[in-house]
Order: sequence, then structure tokens, then C-alpha cells
Amino acid sequence: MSRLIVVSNRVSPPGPEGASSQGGLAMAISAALREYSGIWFGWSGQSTPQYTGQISVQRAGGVTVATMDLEEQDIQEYYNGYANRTLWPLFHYRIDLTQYERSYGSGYARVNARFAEMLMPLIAPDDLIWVQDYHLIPLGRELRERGAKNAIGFFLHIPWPARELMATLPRHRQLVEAMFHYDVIGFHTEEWKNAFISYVLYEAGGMQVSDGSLRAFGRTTLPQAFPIGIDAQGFVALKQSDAGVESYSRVQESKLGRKMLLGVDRLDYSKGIEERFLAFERLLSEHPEMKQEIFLLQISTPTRSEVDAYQDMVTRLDAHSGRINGAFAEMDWIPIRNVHRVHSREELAGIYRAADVALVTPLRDGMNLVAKEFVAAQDEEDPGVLVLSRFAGAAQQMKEALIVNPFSVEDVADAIRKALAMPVEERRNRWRALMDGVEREDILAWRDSFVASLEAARERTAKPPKPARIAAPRREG
Ligand code: GDG
Repeated sequence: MSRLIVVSNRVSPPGPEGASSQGGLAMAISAALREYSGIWFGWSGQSTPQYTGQISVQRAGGVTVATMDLEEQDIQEYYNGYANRTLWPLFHYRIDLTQYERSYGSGYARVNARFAEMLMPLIAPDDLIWVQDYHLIPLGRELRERGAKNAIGFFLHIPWPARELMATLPRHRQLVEAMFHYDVIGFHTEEWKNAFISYVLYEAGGMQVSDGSLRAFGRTTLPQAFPIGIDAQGFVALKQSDAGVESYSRVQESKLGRKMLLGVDRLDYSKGIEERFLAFERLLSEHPEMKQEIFLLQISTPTRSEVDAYQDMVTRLDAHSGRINGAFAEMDWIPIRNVHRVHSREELAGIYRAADVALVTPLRDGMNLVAKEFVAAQDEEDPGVLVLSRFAGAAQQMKEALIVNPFSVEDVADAIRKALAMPVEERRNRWRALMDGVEREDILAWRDSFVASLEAARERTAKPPKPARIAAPRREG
């Protein structure tokens, strides 16, 4: 079996405390690498005053991990700059927050070239290479320029924007041209894939071939949808662990018989947390009889705190929750519990289980794993209800959720009321259908389908070109 090389911006190998400290994606990558005996390559997360060009290789939890440090300027321009101030907001439809600085673009190009330089000596001719996410779009081209002939695939974890938005990015054609150096390009949904195809056909003058591949810039690539999933069984085990049961009981007791609405998100403007608070405020002001009966637990873990848009958002969010709590709270009841601390995955599973309604209302999201984790953590006999934004990739698969428009406070407020009033029979039926999907389209299915597509790409390239077909002479009579 050939080796698999996974490249991502950051690597998070299994720690000494085992796999439970890893997120679902990191666990799938570790599992894939164990199976294919490969390497996980990426940035160590450390900075050095000057770029050293050194790699550190370690074995961790059965996986070989190779990391490199970046210099401070790289982190500012590539990571905080082009990745998180340019591509992230643009790809999440926030051109109002998108910053286009030339220095960011050159830092991004420089770091991608450095990744390729460091990675090349580790690659054997038969290896499959799988590049993850928007930080590393040009890496495939950089590797090809250095002679890599391997099958190389790319997976985008975030949405692909509409082509009118893509056109606002300086040098957008170069970015898309770079993607044509991959054999396979994976998106979470058909919608993101089609947005990419639309760019290629209408902006880049490309064409579609009958086998689904795309031709442009003198090259061919295969765009495909691979919806990511979670480790569903692993998540059930987290909820049943001691820490999972303890956090469930703790939250359950604190509810005092009230219904709990739950939000769990990275503190990111794409997640629609502010809009969710406003919808909850609308509900309380239009239905004061619901006061005392419900509350919202919002767990938001801080990220990217060096980027201004994130600092501004935290300030606004805290102002909203303070205002809503000030206006509605009573001596023995608070409407919003606004929590910024990080929880272990076991604790999180227990919290999901204790929720009556999950509010997963991003304004735009590649997939959204929280929606799937919430479903996996529910009790079969008395499951909670999932309220899900139509703009999350997950909405394409999770049709039995209550699908909402997160931009409409009324729509979300109505869905909350509907969820709270839903009879247990309907909750069970919807949950069963959702859980079947979460189990079927899990993280291993995602990994296996992508790797299979990459292997097929390698076979196509290895095959000698078919001899020209000569039509047989027609028999007369
Ligand atoms: C990107 C795309 C796509 C949250 N709080 C805590 C915690 N979390 C974990 C959740 C979940 C993960 O973070 C968040 O995953 P999402 O999928 O919801 O969102 P992004 O981080 O934006 O991920 C997204 C994903 O990539 C995969 O392709 O679905 O669309 O944006 O797993 O549980 N984990 C712990 N403590 C917390 O307090 N341990």
C-alpha cells in the first residue's frame, strides 16, 4: 500500500493523553496516516526571529509528524494576513471585512514555497499527497515546479464563494490557476463545487469534460464533493465517559427544570452568534411568558485574537449579552449564559446531551461539525432538536433539522418556539433520520472516498495513453 502524505497549516498529533485531546479532523488524519503509514507535515505553531529552514520529525501515537517553524513576518503576512484577513472573510461572503494587502499575498506565496521546499525531500515517487485547506492553495503548483509527479489532492474546508465575490480578489486568476495543479479538488458540498465550476467556466474560459473533470489554464483537474463527517461512535463514547456523564449531570442540575438552548462555536463572525442573540432577544420580547422557562447557553471559544475583526466581534457580543441580560434578567433567572472558556471534548459531549435545542445558525459555513456532534450526543428516547442554518454545508445533508435563515431574527425565533413545542414522537423520528446520516457519512467515509479518488487519479496518470481507435470496416450485406 502506498504512503499518504497529509499537509495542513497546523498539525495536531495525538498527545500523551491520547486521542481525546484531538478534534475530529485531526483524529481522521491520524487514523488515515496509521493505515497508510504516512507523514503529517505542517507548521509547528512556533515562531523564530528568522526562518531556519529546518524540519523536526517525530513519531507520535503511531504517526510520523514533520513540522517546521515560521518566522514572525511569515505568521503576520501568511497566517494572520492572507489566510485570516483576506481569504477567510472573502470565502465567507464578508467582502466588507476582507483586507487586500500586497504584503499578505507575497507572504502567502513565500510560505507556500517554503512548505514545498521542506516537503520535497520527504516525498517518494509513489506517495499520495493530500493538501488541506485555504492556507495552502498554491502548494500543489510549488511542488510540481520542483518536480513532484505524484497524485496530489486538495480539500477545501470552507465554502467556495460566488464568482462575483471571487473577482474582487486581486490576482484571483493566479489563485485558481494554482488549483489546476491538483489532480482532485474536494469541497464539502455540491453547492461549493458548483460555485468553483462556475468561476472556471465564466471567469477563466475553462470547459467541463464528460467525466466531470474541468479543463482550464492548459491543465485538467477533477472537482468533487466529499461531505466531511465526525467519528460518530467515538462521540457516543465521549458522552458515556466519566467526564461526559459528570458534565451532563452538572448542566442538567443547573437547568432547574428549564429548557436549554445551546450554541457552541469558535468565536467567529461567520458563525452568526450575534444574530442568534438578537433572535433570542426578539423571542423574549414577543413572548414574555417564556421568560423563566428557557435560557441560552452560548459557549464560544476565542480564536484568531490577533485579528481586529475578531476583537471587535467579542466586544459586540459581550455588549449584546450584557444588554439582553440587563433588560430581561430577574433575581433568580438569567436569559444568556455567555461562556468563553474551552471545554474538553468529553465535557462538550455532556453539554450537548443536556441541551433541548441546538442553535447552529452560521451565516456561512463550509460544513459545521457542531451540528453533527449535537446529534451524536443525544439520547434516543428523548432527543433534542437541531435548528440549522440553510447556509451551513451541513444543511445539504441534515434535512430533518429545522432549517432557518439566520439573517431573519423572526425566522430563528419561530424555529425556537417550534422546537420547544415539538412532540417527543416527532423529535425521535427526526433524530433517527439525522443520526443515520451522521453514522453513515462519518469521518472514515470522508477519508476513504477522498483517498480512493486520489488513487484513481494516480492510476489514470500511470496508464499509457490509449491507442487511437480505428473504426473497423463495415461488413456489407
Ligand atoms: C472548519 C470549517 C468545517 C468548539 N468549542 C470547543 C471545541 N469546539 C470544536 C467543536 C467542533 C469544532 O470545534 C468546530 O468545528 P466546525 O466544523 O463547527 O467549525 P470550524 O472550526 O470553523 O471548522 C467548518 C470544518 O472546518 C471541518 O471541515 O465543518 O465549516 O469552518 O469539532 O466540537 N472543542 C473543544 N472545546 C471547546 O470548547 N474540545
